[in-house]
Amino acid sequence: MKHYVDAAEKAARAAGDLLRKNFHQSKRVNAAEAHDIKLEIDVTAQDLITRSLLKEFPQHALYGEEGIVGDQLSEHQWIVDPLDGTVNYFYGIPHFCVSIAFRFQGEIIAGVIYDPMRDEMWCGQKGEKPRLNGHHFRVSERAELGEAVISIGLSKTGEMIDSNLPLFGEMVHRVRKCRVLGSAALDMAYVACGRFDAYIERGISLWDIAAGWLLIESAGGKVDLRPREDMKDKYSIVASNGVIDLKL
Ligand code: LIP
Repeated sequence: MKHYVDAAEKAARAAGDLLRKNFHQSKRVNAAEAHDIKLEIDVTAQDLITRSLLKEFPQHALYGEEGIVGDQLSEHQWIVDPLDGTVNYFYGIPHFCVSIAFRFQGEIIAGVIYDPMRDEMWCGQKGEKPRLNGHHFRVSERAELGEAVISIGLSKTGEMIDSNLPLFGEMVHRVRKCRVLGSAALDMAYVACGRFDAYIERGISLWDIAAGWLLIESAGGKVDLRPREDMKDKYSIVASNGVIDLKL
């Protein structure tokens, strides 16, 4: 399994370097909606990751935010978000990352998340303690809701924002602090290493949370992921340190 983590780390670092090098350059917009932006560099970064991974594993499939490659029924599948936090990236807010997970026979067994601006690389594989820049980490032990710092994602359409706002309105009074930072993958990484005690979002895609899911469970936390019946390929997620009762 280590060779999957090594391959993911190499691809994530290459894409992260590309994103960092172009962070202060003007960015080509492929599409802009009320609450979302699609950039050309999202596509360029995914192409770089695809070439890197499929050069080592030509038979594997890839399921990414910017498109799919190969047979998605293959038992070897990479799940990729080349730039999570695209709106932050476009506005020059240095809070975004690359997220790469590997799924074997339907189970996520390896994952990396790379924040190129802070040079933070979270790596994990099933059955092993995960590492941040080489050092093991665990979820927080905070059980008291009133002492918790949590993150809530608002998602990217009016409908999904309406679905998340009431939750924000409730939780902001129950916890110490509620953050909305705009990168689900970094939210997951922050729960995994104990910076956040929980992360909640209704209307997220698999590529946003796949690697973080493996990291949180390997670090002793809990992830509750439910497909949305009303939205294709969208999920509701509650990720936490596994001891806090969010009273949802
Ligand atoms: C983003 C997620 C974030 C969510 C945004 C968007 P993207 O992903 O990380 O949690 O609230 O709407 O989905 O589009 O930057 O990859």
